[in-house]
Amino acid sequence: MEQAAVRSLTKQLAEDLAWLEQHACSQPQHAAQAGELRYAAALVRNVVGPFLEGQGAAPLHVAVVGGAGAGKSTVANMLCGAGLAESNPQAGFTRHPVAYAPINAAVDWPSSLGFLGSLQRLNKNEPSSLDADVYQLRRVSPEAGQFGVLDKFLVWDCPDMTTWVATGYVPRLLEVAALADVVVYVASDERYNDEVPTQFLNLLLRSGKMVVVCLVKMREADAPAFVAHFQREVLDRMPARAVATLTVPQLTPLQIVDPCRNAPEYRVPIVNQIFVLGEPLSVARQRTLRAATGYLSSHQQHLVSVARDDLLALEGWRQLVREGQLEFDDRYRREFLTTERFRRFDEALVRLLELLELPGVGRFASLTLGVLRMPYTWTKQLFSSVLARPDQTSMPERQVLESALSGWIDHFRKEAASKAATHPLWQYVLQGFNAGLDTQIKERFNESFRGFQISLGDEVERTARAIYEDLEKSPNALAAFRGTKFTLEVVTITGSAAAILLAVPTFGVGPAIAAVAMAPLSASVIQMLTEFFGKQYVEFHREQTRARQQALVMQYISQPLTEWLTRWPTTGGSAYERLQLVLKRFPENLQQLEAAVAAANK
Ligand SMILES: Nc1nc2c(ncn2[C@@H]2O[C@H](COP(=O)(O)OP(=O)(O)OP(=O)(O)O)[C@@H](O)[C@H]2O)c(=O)[nH]1
Ligand SMILES: [Mg+2]
Repeated sequence: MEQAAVRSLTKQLAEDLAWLEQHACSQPQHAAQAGELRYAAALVRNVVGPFLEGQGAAPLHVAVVGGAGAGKSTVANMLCGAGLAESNPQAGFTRHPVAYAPINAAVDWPSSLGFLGSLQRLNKNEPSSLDADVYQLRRVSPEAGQFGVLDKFLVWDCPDMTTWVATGYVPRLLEVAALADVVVYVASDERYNDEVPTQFLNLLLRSGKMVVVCLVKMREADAPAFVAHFQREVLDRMPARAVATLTVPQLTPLQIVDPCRNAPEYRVPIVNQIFVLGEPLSVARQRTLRAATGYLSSHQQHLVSVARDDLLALEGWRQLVREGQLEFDDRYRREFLTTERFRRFDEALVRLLELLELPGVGRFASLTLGVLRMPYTWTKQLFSSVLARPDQTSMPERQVLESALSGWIDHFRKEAASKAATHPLWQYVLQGFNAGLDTQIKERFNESFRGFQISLGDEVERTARAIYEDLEKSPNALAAFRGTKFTLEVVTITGSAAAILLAVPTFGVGPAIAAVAMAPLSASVIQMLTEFFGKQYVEFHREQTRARQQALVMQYISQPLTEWLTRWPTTGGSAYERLQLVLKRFPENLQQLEAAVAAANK
């Protein structure tokens, strides 16, 4: 991978992790997670980035960490071989990381982007109690005694770990802990299992750091028991093993001042252990690198889990939008479509029936039949005027849609208000409404309604017209229908006439009258059947038009609105937009990072 690509990849990963960290900070329950995200970003910036940019393995880094006042600075002094780091009775004295290196050694400092994050290097010695986002490099002169591990390692005396709240000096410690090839975890007899330092130890081990535990300040005789106790109470509950557990019993002031001369029995085992972990140099660094990438990949779900609640809330929002759409569509169907008669279809039926009457000469026959059907026609008119229910007047379409939309919006408001305490997303939605989200929704509705109207246009008119126009346009079918109807009617008329002629001479007037009555009856039955099938046909098209119109409302109005509303929280530069972007590209970028590391190792 090219250097520019490497830089932009590590930069983006670190930025996304930093964004997630900020996001976690805004939720008090995610404080520890915020610290872990900072640590993960620091692994990218301080370990993986420098490696991909060709930084050599030297120097290795050993970080001395632990709870406040545990004895970190004292142990750092032991590693350096002299009383260099200010140890102080005041707990929380060390406030920024201080690195120690031999006086004349050239320190090959990584120049990669984002190395040590926001920590600025001090260009002159300052007390380690200086509380600022800085680090300093102190030189150890030969007069200070033996160099200890300094030949290979930079020794980092770090601030304490007493809280995960990612303000103040904790991020400074996390920066150096991530950088470290070896971590010395100091725990004192007095406070060996405080919650936050123990959680921090867990993170270090989980992320594959080489951790040497250094138990301090116990009575010499109690050392084995303390080690066993610490093992049982703390280390056995960890996700991975520490490299070793060493002890430094309570030191005398003389031993503290000059551990090289006065406490070699405690100092040498620690120094040796660290030396071993630095052998050979390149293997030690590769181990750090592998641990970092391994941790990032295996913990990616865990790292983004600060966004789990947000994703759930976003899904809740989407669900609410979908429910709203269903109700909107349903109201349109209930309040408009089912009551809407589509009068044009009644006219179309009349036209259809007219069309089935014969034109030209056939008119005569049709008129005759019309006369014969009169009793039926009158009876039907009478019944329909008696039985007819007053027309249900349906609300105008737009009015129905607008009130359904208002219902939809009201539902949003109500739900958002009731859920406001459960997740900030709902507050964001409420704020959106205060800032005119409902107006935006209505504007979108108005636009889509116009589109709906244009597309609907004369669709109803056309479908209704098509009912008889289709028949008009296919003369063969029309002729066949007319022919059938006409034939049946002619058969009826002639049949009746024949019946009259035959009945009078044979049976007298009575049956003849019956035969006369038969003619209008049969003509009426044929007419009834024609009307019945015509109606069925028209009704079928009316139903289809309803379904089509419902589909158009969905296509032009409710569906686009649903899509827009679904996306709304994750657009316009909102935090949720960034969240989605981060969640999408984080796994992809991690994969690329692993591939780049694998390629660089070939
Ligand atoms: N007597 C005695 N005092 C010790 C020993 N180890 C540390 N101390 C004292 O305990 C106090 C705290 O030690 P530090 O080494 O400054 O502890 P620290 O972990 O660096 O503390 P902070 O940087 O303030 O978090 C100092 O006054 C040390 O002199 C020890 O073994 N024996
Ligand atoms: Mg200190």
